[in-house]
Amino acid sequence: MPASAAALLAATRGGDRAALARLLSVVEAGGDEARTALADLPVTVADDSWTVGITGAPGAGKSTLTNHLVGHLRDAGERVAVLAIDPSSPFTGGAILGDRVRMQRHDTDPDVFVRSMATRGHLGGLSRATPQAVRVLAAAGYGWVVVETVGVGQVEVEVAGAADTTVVVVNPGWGDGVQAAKAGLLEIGDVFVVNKADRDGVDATVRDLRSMLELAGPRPWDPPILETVATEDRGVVELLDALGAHRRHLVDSGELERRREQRIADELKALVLDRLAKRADDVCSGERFATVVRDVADGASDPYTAAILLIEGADFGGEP
Ligand SMILES: Nc1nc2c(ncn2[C@@H]2O[C@H](COP(=O)(O)OP(=O)(O)OP(=O)(O)O)[C@@H](O)[C@H]2O)c(=O)[nH]1
Ligand SMILES: [Mg+2]
Repeated sequence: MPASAAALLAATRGGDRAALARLLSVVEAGGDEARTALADLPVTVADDSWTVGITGAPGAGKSTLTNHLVGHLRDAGERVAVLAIDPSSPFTGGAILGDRVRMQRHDTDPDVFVRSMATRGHLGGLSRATPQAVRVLAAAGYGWVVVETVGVGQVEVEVAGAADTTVVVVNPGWGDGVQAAKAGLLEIGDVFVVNKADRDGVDATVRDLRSMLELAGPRPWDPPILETVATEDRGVVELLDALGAHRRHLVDSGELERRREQRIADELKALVLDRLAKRADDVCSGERFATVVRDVADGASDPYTAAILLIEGADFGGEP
């Protein structure tokens, strides 16, 4: 019999890593158990934990960067959680064994918590579960939560963009900046990193990025473009500085509160949509629905009128 959600949450706050892992599984699975678990977890825009989204094309060096970033944050005495979102992520022990080994530097560190979140074929679930998982990690006392996603699809980009600071990683080479733009990454980037700066074409890529960012016109925050060689830990301290500068900007301008409120609004909307969709499934099944379908098929009613009839006859309020 699994421990209750409330007990897990309490144990998690007490520093029990196994409880934290189980609570995250509950959150990942969603449903009523997740709802109960998170009911005790207040959402506040003033939460002083910082979420960094790291996104970019497959193989851009996100995990390598994350690994070194974690190292520098630990040197500064910070507790760090990493959420790797991608079934092929090295954190799952899958694709790239080398990276798994590199992360082992932090494996025995009680102040580093690494967790992969599987998409399990439903990305919609992921965009619901990720902010909740981040909230759980913040409640567990991790001052920094790094979320690594592969920036390929709309949902992954959304997940990455739901961070306090979003880092977009590209590589040198013709067109990499353009690819990032096409994937919708320019809009969400607060900090840009040209990683693998030990390769040719860095200047051109920086130039590309800069000119594309300038098209957006002047903004309150001008996203910096940094160069890193993640494998050699080059430029990672500068990345950490840029994260700090962006954080100060958001706090000082009041933008942080606005952003976090927007995130809560998005999350709420997604939850409402989920529940309404479930109700719609109920309405569009059973005897009554079959009768209405027959009416439309016989020409006794039209689809629009029938739809309204079904909705008006349904109870969309209250508990399921
Ligand atoms: N030359 C060079 N190679 C790098 C650099 N950073 C990372 N790599 C290598 O690039 C490969 C991919 O790095 P990862 O950190 O796994 O990239 P990723 O973006 O996390 O990859 P996915 O999670 O699979 O999307 C690895 O073989 C790294 O060693 C760099 O700055 N220079
Ligand atoms: Mg990775």
